[in-house]
Amino acid sequence: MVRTLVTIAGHDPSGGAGAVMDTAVFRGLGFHGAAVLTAVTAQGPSGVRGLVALEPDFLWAQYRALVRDVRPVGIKVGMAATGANAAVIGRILGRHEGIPRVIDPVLRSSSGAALLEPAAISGLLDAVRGRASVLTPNLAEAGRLAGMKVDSLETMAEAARRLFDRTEVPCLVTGGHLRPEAVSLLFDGRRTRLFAKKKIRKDVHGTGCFFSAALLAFLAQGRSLPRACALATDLTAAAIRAAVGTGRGRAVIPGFRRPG
Ligand code: PXL
Repeated sequence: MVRTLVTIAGHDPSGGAGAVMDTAVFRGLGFHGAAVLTAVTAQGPSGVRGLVALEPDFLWAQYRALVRDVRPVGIKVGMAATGANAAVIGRILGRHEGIPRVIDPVLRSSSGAALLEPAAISGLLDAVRGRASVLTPNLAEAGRLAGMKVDSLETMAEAARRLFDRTEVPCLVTGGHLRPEAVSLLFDGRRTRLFAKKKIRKDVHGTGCFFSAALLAFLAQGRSLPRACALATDLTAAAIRAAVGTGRGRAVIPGFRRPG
């Protein structure tokens, strides 16, 4: 039997981010990929043009229908879209203690569209409190969630500490956009660790989705959180290097071979 990882995420029809990307990563890393949708966006690689959130009852119905038959070995949360969906997500996470659960707190698309209702930010933090393995905000998301400007290693450390205090969940602030070096920072409630990689100057869609999906797969393989963060950081760097255009707009991450 193949083991299943589930993403709870939005649909990006361009395939560069969201549920399509997450399930491709799960499959590439040796799992089956399942997806419970929170919302459907209208977008191509150059940006988001529309969004319809699914009803929270239907989010729950998708989840219930899946877990009647399948026992997931890991869950990733991406775009929640609404506060009502965030509350359902909290309920789902609470039913899966003991498996890795990665929360990518998606707030905006890189083209600037709101992917979570602004009023729902605090509800999302409440929903994941004590119910996840790691949060993976980027610099902008860490700043919004922690209520501060995040643009340096010091401010990343402070934001990660604040988010840990608020959620009791380890926090990895991804630093792909940090200058001059791309460094991510993990605070697990005790220790702070850094994950550095060479800065790659390339505008690629879906790197946050790719990273958090890979992180979940490595955790579900039984790796420690720091080891999984290191592996996911390296794999994401390789994926960004390999990114290609599909038409107009930003590059996307193509299929990849399972490392090792
Ligand atoms: O990369 C963030 C993201 C996540 N999920 C969906 C998206 C995007 C960005 O556009 O569309 C569905």
